[in-house]
Amino acid sequence: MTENHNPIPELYVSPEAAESLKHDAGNMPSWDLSPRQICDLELLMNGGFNPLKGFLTEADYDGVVENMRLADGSLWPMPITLDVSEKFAEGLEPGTDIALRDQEGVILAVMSVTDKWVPNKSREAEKVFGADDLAHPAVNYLHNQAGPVYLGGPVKGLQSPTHYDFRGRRNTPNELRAMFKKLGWRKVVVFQTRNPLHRAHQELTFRAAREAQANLMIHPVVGMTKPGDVDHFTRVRCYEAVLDKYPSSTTTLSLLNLAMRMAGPREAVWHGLIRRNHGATHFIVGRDHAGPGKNSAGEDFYGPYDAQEMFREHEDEIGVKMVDFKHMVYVQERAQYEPADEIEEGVTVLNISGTELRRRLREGLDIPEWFSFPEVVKELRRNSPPRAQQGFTVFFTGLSGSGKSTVANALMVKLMEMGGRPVTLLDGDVVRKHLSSELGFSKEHRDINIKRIGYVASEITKNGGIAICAPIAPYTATRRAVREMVEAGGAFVEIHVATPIEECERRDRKGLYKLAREGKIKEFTGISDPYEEPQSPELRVDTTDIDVDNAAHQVLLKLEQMGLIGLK
Ligand code: PPS
Repeated sequence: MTENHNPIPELYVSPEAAESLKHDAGNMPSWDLSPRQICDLELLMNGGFNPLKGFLTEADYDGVVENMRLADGSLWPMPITLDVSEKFAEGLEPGTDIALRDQEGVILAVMSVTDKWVPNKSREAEKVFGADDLAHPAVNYLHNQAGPVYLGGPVKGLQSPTHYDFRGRRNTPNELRAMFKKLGWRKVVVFQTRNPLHRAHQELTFRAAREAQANLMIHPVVGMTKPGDVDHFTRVRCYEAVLDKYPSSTTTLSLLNLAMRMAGPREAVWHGLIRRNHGATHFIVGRDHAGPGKNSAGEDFYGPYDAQEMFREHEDEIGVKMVDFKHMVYVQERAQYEPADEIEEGVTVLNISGTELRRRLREGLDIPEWFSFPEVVKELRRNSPPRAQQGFTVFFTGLSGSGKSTVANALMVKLMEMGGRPVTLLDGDVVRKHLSSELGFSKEHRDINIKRIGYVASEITKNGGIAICAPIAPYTATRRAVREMVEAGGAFVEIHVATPIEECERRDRKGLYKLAREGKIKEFTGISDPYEEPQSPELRVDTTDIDVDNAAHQVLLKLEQMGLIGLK
């Protein structure tokens, strides 16, 4: 591969043109970009997504979904689409210019809408992600977060989204190309990551660079990664610590504001194209690259080497040479990392899996120096104190009258008796009085209500408190959205209060079932409105035959088993 030093096209207009466009944009229909769209727009504008000139048109989208190609035939595996609400799309004619704003309302770009269409999301899921399965984070996003209408058209960039963190480590493709040229780095191996680096990664990246006789760039994703990943602030502090372990002047670190899709093979090809734009000549593709985890049947979405295969097939067109990941393991007798396939029988090979690492962090156990650098472990421990000191959310869900509130109250009191962490109860009725008094019981309103509860619970959890929620929360997708919000900052414990409807109706503590049967209350859960049962809650309790104390105690035992509290 030859060097990639020449500048690539950006979509920014000149400062004068930007000034006048900004003026005009005040009168244009205006779209507030989602966090993912902001990431996409940044890479569109700075050339990271070259050759794209804007959000995909319908013809480009069809080509990308069907065979990974834009309408002009060039390779592009990932739909970069501007999904919007029906309300915004209504009455928006092709030919209209729209202003694209960040979440504070700053105008970042103007897009000339050429296409507007309603995508077939199931087809997109099947073709791009390999299955229309909500266990895939991007498929879940597609169905439950992305708007129903897509807009396409060229983008004129006015300004880049602002970042206040790690500014010195954020570089555009052209900044990197210019830097490599200046440093005389003709060959650059790029390592993509969304995880902290440990010794094995340091070894393999350094080996990869040495074998390719190239320099190395650690290029972690700091935009959006898989829900539940270590936050990027912690990771960047870890990367900075590892940077000191490479011979000086061989290696650099730059942050990429990409929103990952976890699309395995297609994602690997996409990453390659993005890295070529950033001046890479070589790209490391590992086992299960950008893998999303297990599908709803408990199997991997992609084969472990599918990504390498697809990358290899398109290597020439991508314009970046693949360095396939050597699986490095620690050989105790020789006290060093070596590629697994070069090790003779009879030696002692040590390994700590990701799950085991998380357990040790959670429980405050030893993490040996052969596995990771002490500086990295220190950062990780700072970010993730033992579970018994972290915040968490207990989320009760169940029919009206199932016993949620009563058990939740008992649990609250027991936890307060134990002390140590502040406890907040977000009971269904109480929330509706204080936070959601204007809402009714349509699906839309119930979803807003639950997301509000989820937001408050996630803030409490992040800050080390205990949130106990007890709404009906009848929809699976909404409960999952809350889980994702909360898990960014601590554990989420879903308790299905599975008391059958017959028993709830027999109790009819508030007299509501009677009114619902008489049709005097509409959209009543379980009678005239749906309740989607949780498939795999952390715990299920049925209060038909057990008393409140017993039910609350079962929850406490579950919390103890998960390491969240210590029972004496
Ligand atoms: S939801 O679906 O999660 O937003 O519901 P939630 O906020 O938990 O509110 C449930 C309480 O509101 C009363 N109520 C109804 N419930 C269900 N359906 C209808 N149509 C309805 N109308 C009023 C009821 O008292 C619920 O309280 P709980 O504690 O569940 O009995």
